[in-house]
Formats: sequence, C-alpha cells, structure tokens
Amino acid sequence: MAASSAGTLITVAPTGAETAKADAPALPVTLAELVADAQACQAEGAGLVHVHVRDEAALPTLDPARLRDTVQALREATDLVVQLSTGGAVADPEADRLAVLDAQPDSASCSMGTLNFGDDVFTNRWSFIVELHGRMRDRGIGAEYELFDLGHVSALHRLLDRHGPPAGGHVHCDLVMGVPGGMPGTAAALVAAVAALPAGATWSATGVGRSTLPVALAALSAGGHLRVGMEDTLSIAPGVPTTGNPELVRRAADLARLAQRPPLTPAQAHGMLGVPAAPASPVRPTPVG
Ligand code: KMH
Ligand code: ZN
Repeated sequence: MAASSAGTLITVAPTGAETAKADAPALPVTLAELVADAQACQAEGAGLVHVHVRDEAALPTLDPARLRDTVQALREATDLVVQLSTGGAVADPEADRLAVLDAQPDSASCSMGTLNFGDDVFTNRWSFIVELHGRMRDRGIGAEYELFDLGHVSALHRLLDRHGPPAGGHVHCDLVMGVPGGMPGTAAALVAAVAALPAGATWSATGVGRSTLPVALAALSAGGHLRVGMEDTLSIAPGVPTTGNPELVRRAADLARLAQRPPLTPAQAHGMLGVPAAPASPVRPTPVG
C-alpha cells in the first residue's frame, strides 16, 4: 500500500513547456520571474518546485547553462526542493533530456512511458527510462516518477524490480491526470492508480485543466500530496484566468488545511523525499599542491 502522510507536500509546476507567454502573461519565463514566483509560492505553502526553463524568446529550452543557473538561483533564493524536468518539451532529444542531470538538481522527473499528448506524442522508450533512472541514482539525484496512465504504474514496478530503488531509497510518484491521451482526471482513476503503487511510495496528483479540483480533492482524501501550477492549469475557475502560481498554491494550501493535512515546510519536504538540501553555492575543494 502507498504511504499517506499527516501533512501535504505542495509541488508547484510554475511554467511547463506547452504554454506561450503571450497566452498567459502571468507565466514565469525569465529567471527573475521564476525566482520571484518560487519565493511567493514558498510563502503560500509550496515545498517543491518542478522546473522547466525558457530561453530569451520565452521558448522551452534544455540549455545546460540556463539549467545550472536556475538551480543555483532557486537554491539561493528559496528553501524549496528543486526538481528539474527531464520531460522537457515533446520534441526534445533524449541526449538533451539526460544532460539535464548535469545541473545536479535535488530531484528530477522520470516519466514512465510513452503516450499521446494532445496532438503530439511524448516519447519515453523503456531503454531511455532505464538509463535516466540509473544516472539519477549514480548522481544521488532524487527521483519523481511521472505516471500519466495505469500502464506507467506497471512500468514503475518493472523498473524498481529489475534496476533497484532510486537515490536515497524513497519512491515518490506524481499522477499526472487528464492529459488528452493519458488517464482521466477522475476520482475512480486516481483510486485505481494509487492502489497499484509500490508499497511505501509517496505520491502527489495533478489534474490538468478542468480536472484540477476533482483530482486535488480526491488526492487529499486518499492520503496523497498535491501538484498545482501553470504548467497544468491556467484558470482559477471556469473562464477566469489565474493571477499566477501563488494563487494556485494558496488554494491548494487552503484545501490541505481544510483536510487537516497542512502544507509541509520545505525542510519537511526534503525529509519526506529523502533529498537533503544542497548548499546554495557548492564548496569547491582547495587545490592541493
Ligand atoms: N512537457 C511534457 C511533454 C516532465 O516534466 O517530466 C512532459 C512533462 C513531464 O512535463
Ligand atoms: Zn513538467
């Protein structure tokens, strides 16, 4: 049985790779916007930030220098668990997705299978998943397994059975629900997926678009954690654009308090996930001789 918790980890996914800045002016796309957003989200109750970065034209990028600078800046400005996306955008090459780990985040996402993603295909070949899982473990980077469909839960069992646990030994999953091509964002689908998770795993859930609230409420009542943010949802109510990520985090924190499972602090999030907070500036060894 998956683990439940007395508190709620609130993950914020502020940017994603799919939305254009022109369509959502509150989307954080520059490093300054992202850092300010992350600080505000921490103040509202977030414990982890799931990061996609953008280039100078506000387009998704996996540029290694930008990723490194982003990890560093978020560590300096917040206490959040810093998680980089290795999913990137649908067309990103596998080599670039693996190279994300060079930025040495606290945690990285690991998507557990291929699926239709709206009109696109999000490709995650088995051999790529195995390679990513192994490199994350070798570098001591915590894993968050992204589960878009029930078959991805089976793939996670196969991965752990054949290739062992992630760094730190703790398995944390995120159910990404309501993607056109993945499992629906319903309580029934959530219960089925949670029942199939590895024993002792912790999990959050996110409902894309209109499934945000049904999934959040189902996750809280089933003992899970929450992921919210503009990667997944651009509105706060039907037809009402969100003012930004802090508003989405505030609503999630309110729901968590209502459920009497208040938001975990960033320190508690690091503890639950088994990913120690890294120093903001790596201490360089003194050269010998
Ligand atoms: N942007 C999606 C194609 C992840 O971050 O690991 C993939 C994604 C998953 O967002
Ligand atoms: Zn993502």
